[in-house]
Amino acid sequence: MNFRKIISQFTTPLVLMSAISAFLPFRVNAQTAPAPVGPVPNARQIEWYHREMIAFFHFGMNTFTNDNEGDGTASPRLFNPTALDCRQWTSVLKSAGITSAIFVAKHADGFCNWPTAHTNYSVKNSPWKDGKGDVVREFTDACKSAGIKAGIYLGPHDRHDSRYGTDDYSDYYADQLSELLRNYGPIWEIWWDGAGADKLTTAYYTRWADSVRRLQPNCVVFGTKNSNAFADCRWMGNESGISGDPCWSTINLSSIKNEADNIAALNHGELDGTAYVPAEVDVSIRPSWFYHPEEDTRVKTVAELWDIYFNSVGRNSVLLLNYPPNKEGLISPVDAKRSDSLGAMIRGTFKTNLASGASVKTLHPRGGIYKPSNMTDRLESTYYAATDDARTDTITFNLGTAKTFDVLMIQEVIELGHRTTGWSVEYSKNGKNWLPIPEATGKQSIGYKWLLKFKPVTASYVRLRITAGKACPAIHTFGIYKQQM
Ligand code: OTN
Repeated sequence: MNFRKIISQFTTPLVLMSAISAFLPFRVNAQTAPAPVGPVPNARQIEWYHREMIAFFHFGMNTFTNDNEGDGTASPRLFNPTALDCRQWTSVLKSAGITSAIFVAKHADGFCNWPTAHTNYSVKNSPWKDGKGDVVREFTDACKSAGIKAGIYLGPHDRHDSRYGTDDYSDYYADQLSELLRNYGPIWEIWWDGAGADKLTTAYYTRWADSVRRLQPNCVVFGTKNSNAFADCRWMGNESGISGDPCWSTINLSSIKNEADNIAALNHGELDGTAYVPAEVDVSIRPSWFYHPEEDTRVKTVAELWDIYFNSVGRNSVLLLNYPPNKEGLISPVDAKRSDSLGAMIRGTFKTNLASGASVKTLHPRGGIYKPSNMTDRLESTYYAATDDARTDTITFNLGTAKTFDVLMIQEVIELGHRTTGWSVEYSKNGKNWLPIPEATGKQSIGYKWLLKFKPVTASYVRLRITAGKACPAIHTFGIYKQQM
């Protein structure tokens, strides 16, 4: 699934190839790379996009009080997982193909899952492991052994600490943040939930963001409301797993700041937005964020998870899928099984690109290294580009024989900004009479990845018609697949 791997944090092969081609004027047919258009991603955002799916773990006092939003008064004595095993969590992720995870170190009830030096409201006053336990340590250690990138949710809102909303709270939060960033790294993401966070000013976030940048330079910031200026990724506007169509990575920061009045902008992005802040889609595999035994029969079905995958990863967003560990401290068997099945469907479906090996013709080929066949070569470092003056194009794939498919994948070159703003896909048995795929008609955004599923069609030819753009098309991948259930 993750074949667009980057070779380093700071230079992607795409940038490297473009730079090399720009400095080879003597090469026959060498063409310069298309110029970027509009806001473009930073190195952290490019790495983050390639994660595609991230796991979320909500676990803490609420797990033991059967709550979601504890008021911060529950006794630490109630926290006592009987069989906590973070390696079980990471093995569930491995099987689903998830390479990154975010753990709730402190939710809004203020209870800390690590023995912080800065409050007594933590695991150190629980009976678990006689107060010697540290869930953040177990989580980050398990991630390290499994090769999973660890992230931290440190709830900005705090109902336990009476200093919440004051400058003293800012000191407290800053101390805890640096404790986590210094002692448990590498930390790949910090999650600044906007829920209940309205008392927190931009000045507080400025100080905290400075710690993040200093202590964990590669750490992605999920930013909301007053942390908008530091956001590498944004809230997508709902907790149901459904990004907008279109979903642009660009947005105006004012829309993130005033989220209540701009839910549609969060959901769809803003094509002419001045900042590049793509959407991260947080949704729970169960109705609630924390574990409740009564929800054991309400775990999302594989079909629901498959839809969520298409509506998030398949809509130019990253999926943040929550698995709430139970009172034992384990992911429940039904959640693990559904997650395994999702992973198997993703691997099975996207294993074979039925357009691979097709002969490809386009109306406005740029020439040089930007060959049409690059769209199906599965290589990270290559892409197709049209001539600078082109805003539209028709890209025709001759499949050689009739193929049956019901899934489509298109990827743009995100390093070059959102370029294509209108597209459709059609199919044909003979290359002359074309039929639309209704679900793939009149589409707008592409970005990192756009996926569609539809009733199976059988065709020997398929074509991507780019009907509008801000700059010449630069397409990384075109794929057609048959769903493997
Ligand atoms: O009641 N809420 O706080 C709430 C209900 C439904 C959906 C979201 C929210 S809060 C919302 O959560 C987001 C993450 O899911 C972001 O952190 C937003 O900034 C926050 O306002």
